[in-house]
Parts: sequence; structure tokens; C-alpha cells
Amino acid sequence: MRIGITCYPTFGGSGVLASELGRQLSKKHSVHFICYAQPFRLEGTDIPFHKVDVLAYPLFKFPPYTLALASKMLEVVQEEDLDILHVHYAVPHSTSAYLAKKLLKDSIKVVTTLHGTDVQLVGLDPSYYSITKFSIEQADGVSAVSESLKNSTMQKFNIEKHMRVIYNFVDPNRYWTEDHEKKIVTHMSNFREVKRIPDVIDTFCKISALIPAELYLVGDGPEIPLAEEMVKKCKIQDRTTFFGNIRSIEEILARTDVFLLPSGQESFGLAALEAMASSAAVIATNVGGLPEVIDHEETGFLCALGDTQTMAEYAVELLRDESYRKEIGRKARKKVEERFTPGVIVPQYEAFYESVLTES
Ligand code: GMT
Repeated sequence: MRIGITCYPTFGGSGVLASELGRQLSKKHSVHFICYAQPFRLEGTDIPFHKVDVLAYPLFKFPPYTLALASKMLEVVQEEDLDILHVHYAVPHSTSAYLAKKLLKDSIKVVTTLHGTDVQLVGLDPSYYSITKFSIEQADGVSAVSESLKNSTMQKFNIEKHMRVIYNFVDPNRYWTEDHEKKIVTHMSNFREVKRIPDVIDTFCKISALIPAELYLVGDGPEIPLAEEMVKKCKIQDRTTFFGNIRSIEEILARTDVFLLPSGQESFGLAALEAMASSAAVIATNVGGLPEVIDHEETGFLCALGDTQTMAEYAVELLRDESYRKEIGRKARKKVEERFTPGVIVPQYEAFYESVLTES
């Protein structure tokens, strides 16, 4: 098959998933990325990347990225003779793909993968709602990264269209675990409000009152200043490291004992899956798709939203009892190897493309 993939090339989970999918698909198919920058997980590969240039003109306060992307899709589909456009994120990528398809007189198939923020947060805003609903309905195939996301999208957008659930995956070979002296608690995200950074700091404050642990904060985003302020207030500066956006997250995860993900909403939780692949014990909130990834007290822990006391209690128990922590980590890694590998998930995308291509 000849597949065009569009995603946000930044450090978010949807871009990581799209890039990893592209890498796997490129072993058998011709894959072309159409994005405004090369996704960082494609660096060092020879997968073709077609840059979307968005003209900045003094008249435009907001340069029309959606139109520039649609034009680039049209060009790449024609030049590379693509069969299918697979867009990650409904807003605005599914709308650009719809425009490209119409410009191509319906001679291309469009598949949209919903990741969460696109439909749960941005797409629900009145300024995007109708066009997002329309673009999802017009796609030839739609997938969601969890049952939870599928159900809430169908309900909130009043959509009856069939959607497949295809879970996120990681390549377990990328992740390992390392023996280490320190007790390390990690949080990794794009530090947006939905990640509930105050709950991360509050949980760690409670942990560090009882255990000499260290907090690793990986990623960047608007809540970083708040995190810095809270770290000072809790007097845990000497136990906290801010790493910013880094490419070698695997090295940090390899030394992580406990991974905190207290999000307000999480359609899947790719970061949790990466931590599980590194045999870390994940403590997360019982929201969105996280219960589809983590089995409570088996492969991790699920707590009520905002319950930092319980999160801290689980963490302290795990950090005090190394063999219990290792047992949870071992089961987590096993679940990843059984359910969320390229070997399990990529054929589901291939079958999805085949079904869309064979429909009239
Ligand atoms: O929230 C993020 O970390 C980024 C965001 C994205 O779109 O890049 O992640 C969403 O997609 C990921 C990949 O499918 C999911 O694992 C995340 O759960 C989802 N984020 C939310 O639902 C908040």
C-alpha cells in the first residue's frame, strides 16, 4: 500500500504513535509523512517527509494551516500515487484530508485516528464542534485509541458511524530497566492543565515526607512555572529535577520506580504504557482509557481523580517493598508484550486500511 500520514510533529503522544506506526509500516509499505516539521521520532530514518509550508502574510493574523496542509496533501497524493491518507487528530487534520479528497474527486481514501484532546477538549469547543463532527463523519474510516474515547466521541458528537478501537503500542525493545540506588518517581507529559501537575507535586510531597525519593519531571508546557513554584513551596528543590523535553526518555524510564499520571482526562495514556514497558509501577487516575491499559493492583494502580493521599500511599508501599514493586513492574511489562506491541497492533491498522480500500 502507499500511505500518507499526517500528525502533529511535536512531543505529544499522537505524534509519537503516528511516527512509530509509520516506522513499522515502512517495512512493508511505501509511507510518506506530510507535516509542518519532521516528527522527532523519524529522525535518522529515510522515511520520506513532505513539509507543509504555511505562508505568513501581514494580512493574516492566523496563517491558514488547514488550507496549506490540504494543498500539500493534494500534491503528495498525486506525485506519490498514494492510496490512503491516514490523519492523526481530528482537528484540523481530518478537515484538511476531506478538502484534499474533494480536490481529488474522491479518488483517495481517508482514515482518521482520534487521540483524545482533539475531540474531548478542542473539538467540543463551539468554534470547532460542527466542522469536527462533519469531518469525522466524512472520513472513510475512523479509529479511536480506546473504547472509552470511542464511546464518548459517539455520544458527545452524536455520531453513529462505526469506529474501530485500535490501541496505542510501543516497541518493547526500546525499553529496559536498570538497577539503581535512588528511589525515583517520574512524571512525563506536556505539562498542560489536563495533566494536573499540582497533583503530581502534592503526591510527591507526601511521599518525600516519608521516603528519601527523587522526583524526575520530564517534558515542557504551560504548567512548568506552577510546578516550579510548588516545588519551592514544598521545599523539595534538592530532590526534584526538571529535564524539559528530551529525546532519551527511555534512559529515565529505565531508572524509574514509580510513574505518576494523575490526569484529569487521558484517552489512552501512552506515557503510562512506555513506563510499563520499562517495568515501572504506574499510579494513575481512574479516568478515560487508563482502566483499559492498567489493571488495578496487578499491572499498576488506579486512583480517584485528585486523591493524592491514596496515590502517595501506594507509592510509599511500592518504594518500601522492592520485591512488590518489581512484581508489579514485571506484570506490567508482560501485559505490554502480550497486548500492546507492533506485532499485535500494526496488523490491525493494515486490516483497517484494506477494508477501507475495498469498500466502494
Ligand atoms: O495529552 C497528551 O499527552 C498529548 C496527546 C496528543 O494528542 O498528542 O495525547 C493524546 O493522545 C495519546 C496518543 O494516542 C494518548 O495516549 C493520550 O492519552 C492522549 N491525551 C489525552 O487524552 C489527554
